[in-house]
Amino acid sequence: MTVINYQDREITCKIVYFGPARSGKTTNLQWIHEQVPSDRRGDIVSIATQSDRTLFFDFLPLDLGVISGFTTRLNLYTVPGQPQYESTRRIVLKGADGVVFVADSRAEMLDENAGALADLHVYLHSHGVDPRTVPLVMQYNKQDLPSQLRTSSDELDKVLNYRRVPRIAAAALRGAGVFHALNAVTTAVLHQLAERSRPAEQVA
Ligand SMILES: Nc1nc2c(ncn2[C@@H]2O[C@H](COP(=O)(O)OP(=O)(O)O)[C@@H](O)[C@H]2O)c(=O)[nH]1
Ligand SMILES: [Mg+2]
Repeated sequence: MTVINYQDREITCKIVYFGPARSGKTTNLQWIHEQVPSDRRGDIVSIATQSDRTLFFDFLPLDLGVISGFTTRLNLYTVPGQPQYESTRRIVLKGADGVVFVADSRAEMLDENAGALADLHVYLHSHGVDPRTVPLVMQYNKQDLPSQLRTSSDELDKVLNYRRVPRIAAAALRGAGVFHALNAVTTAVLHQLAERSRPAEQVA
């Protein structure tokens, strides 16, 4: 949920990196963390379970500076893709303003990608969010792999991108497509926010 503080003129948006286990979600946040100057970001906070070191989710706050007179912040989250963390995935998605779906382009992961996308729809729905209109971009990660080992962006589009949202071929390990995906989802989120904001609401 976007938090708008009119008194202090601050906007905070939540963006969630969603996708199957090991598709490269954490790698996206690590790249962003490395590239963004330290005065524009916090540290990556990674939440581990008590009993083992498996990560629950990662969190990275970013400061975009002033946009239309508002100090604008993005809170980036990743979900754990492993099947046993279904409840965590669901909780992390709550209040998401936008989603980067990180698909794993490895050929054998096609079913997992489709399954994760179906889960995304179910979870969004359970939070009262329409999966057909939520700001979304598709990032087809690991496109650096040899062509015989991966599914092409066009093929992934056919299986995953029925909404025809922006799609980004990526190799997050070396940063390719990382900021493109972040920019695309941020643009979609701010666009939706501008459309929903009414002067009457702003008075309160
Ligand atoms: N070849 C390749 N490997 C990647 C890419 N992005 C991530 N990986 C690797 O995929 C594995 C899982 O990445 P991680 O970010 O932990 O996945 P997560 O479970 O989605 O957070 C790691 O070994 C990464 O180094 C990529 O673009 N290309
Ligand atoms: Mg991860």
